[in-house]
Amino acid sequence: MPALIQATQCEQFREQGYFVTEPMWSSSALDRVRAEFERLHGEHIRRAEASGDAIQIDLARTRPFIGQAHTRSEVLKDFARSPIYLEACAHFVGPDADLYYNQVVSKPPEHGKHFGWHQDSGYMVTKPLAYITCWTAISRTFVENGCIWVIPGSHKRGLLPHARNQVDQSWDAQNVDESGAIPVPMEPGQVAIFSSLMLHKSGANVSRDVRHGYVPQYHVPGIVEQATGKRFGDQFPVLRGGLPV
Ligand SMILES: O=C(O)CCC(=O)C(=O)O
Repeated sequence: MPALIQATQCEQFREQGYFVTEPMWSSSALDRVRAEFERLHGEHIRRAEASGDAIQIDLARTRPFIGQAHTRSEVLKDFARSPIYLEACAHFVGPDADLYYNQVVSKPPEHGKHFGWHQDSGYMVTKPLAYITCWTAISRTFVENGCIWVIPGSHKRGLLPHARNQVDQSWDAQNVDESGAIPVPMEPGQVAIFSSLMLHKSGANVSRDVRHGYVPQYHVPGIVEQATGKRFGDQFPVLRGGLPV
């Protein structure tokens, strides 16, 4: 099979911390994933309403991020093992890789909330530290519907301190120098592959279009939380000895 990731993209990953692939799936495969997102979003809203927690209900309506999607959907469990993700693992994680975490990240039209600057490694400091995030456009994403933004090269700044943003319920990097920040608009099926040390954010959705993303992250097997030494993450094997599991 021809390589999906080129040498120039590996170089961009090393130097700038990210690159964006060509569209990787057929429109029928993406339709299937979108239909699954709608089903999961309905469940997510019902769970939030049943909890009676006002913050969870607001987030379910304005920034529905649904974690550990592979445990809720056979479609996404399969999707998380797509060839582009496994090839990214082989390049940037190693011959053995696990799904670390995966989320459905949607922003409803007109009132999808923004999400502040952060490094994914800032949420939970793991040992080893760095892993990869594969931010996948399931719908078209653009500035007005809340596409992601990155600061190229920021993965070389090391891990920045992060603090809870009580207004947005996010975990934001502190004292971010935003110079050089760029939006990363994508067509459906494109993937932004970046280091967990890369500073990124996403804007509000002020458009009439929903923004759908799927975000699997991959790490080496057996990773632990740095502070406690306890195993952490989904630890769901996807690659062993360079071969799909
Ligand atoms: O998709 C988004 O809006 C941002 C998601 C994100 O960066 C994250 O969950 O770490």
